[in-house]
Amino acid sequence: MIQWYPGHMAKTKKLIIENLKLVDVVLHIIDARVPRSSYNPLIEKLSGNKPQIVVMNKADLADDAASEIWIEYYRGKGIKAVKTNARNRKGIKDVLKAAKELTESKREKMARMGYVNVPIKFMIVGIPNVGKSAVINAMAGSAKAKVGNKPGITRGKQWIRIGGEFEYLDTPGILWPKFEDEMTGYMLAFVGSIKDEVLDFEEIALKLIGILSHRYPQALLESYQLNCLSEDPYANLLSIGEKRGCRVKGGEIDALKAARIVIDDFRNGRLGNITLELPEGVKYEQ
Ligand SMILES: Nc1nc2c(ncn2[C@@H]2O[C@H](COP(=O)(O)OP(=O)(O)OP(=O)(O)O)[C@@H](O)[C@H]2O)c(=O)[nH]1
Ligand SMILES: [Mg+2]
Repeated sequence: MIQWYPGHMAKTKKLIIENLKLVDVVLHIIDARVPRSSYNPLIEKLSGNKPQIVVMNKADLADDAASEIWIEYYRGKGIKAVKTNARNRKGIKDVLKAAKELTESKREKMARMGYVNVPIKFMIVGIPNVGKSAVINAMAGSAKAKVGNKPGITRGKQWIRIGGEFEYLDTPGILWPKFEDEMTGYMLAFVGSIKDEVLDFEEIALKLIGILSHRYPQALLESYQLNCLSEDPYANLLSIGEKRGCRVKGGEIDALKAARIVIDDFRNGRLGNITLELPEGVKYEQ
């Protein structure tokens, strides 16, 4: 079972609480491939009554039908959710539009008091590696926030002010101290929100293969040109290793190398558009 207690978590929590009063809208960035597991309930709690937008980022890697189901799910809860691709800025306009709507009455009130053209201030929060800094850069139209393909890139808070209608507060990723269930840990490992150093890649890949062979069997069959899938994830991992020529000295299949390939392929979208979680009660169509 994966458990990770990042040292900076308490610090980030404090940072969020202290800066909440300075911002107008909280952007809760989640990973569209794992909308349940990447939604940190602590953030919702910390954000209190501040207007919130759920930004389903990396939507380019997710299953679009599933993203729409999640947007509907949030709508039902009275929460605005928007899907984005921070890399090509798709969906970013919708976030800005939603933010303007959510802050309209406040801005009208300010205008009546003589405060006009006051920027809308965003606080960008979320678990590690979901693309918080990338979303800021996409919104701001310039690469002001540091981005990287592993968790823990943003260390402290950083205000991004480039003039104009909006200002952004970037924050480090925040995980919760104890995952609700074992699966949450796995899901976050699949998408790279947990430091690779603490992961057992073979275990993670076997879990992912197990899930994919039921929900997206074609993704595995086609990506690795397999004839069929076994009920045993380890047998599938070995088949993948064989196809990819992963061998240790002596000719045996290198399961660890194959495991890294599978995880890497999933993370980079090479297995296709995949969403691993649907709202409770909604079933995957086969
Ligand atoms: N495919 C795809 N990749 C993205 C998207 N947004 C961000 N990325 C990539 O995801 C990785 C993480 O992005 P960051 O912006 O550093 O993520 P972060 O949430 O700020 O991460 P921390 O600061 O470490 O918590 C980078 O490699 C980005 O290029 C997206 O919409 N689609
Ligand atoms: Mg960051």
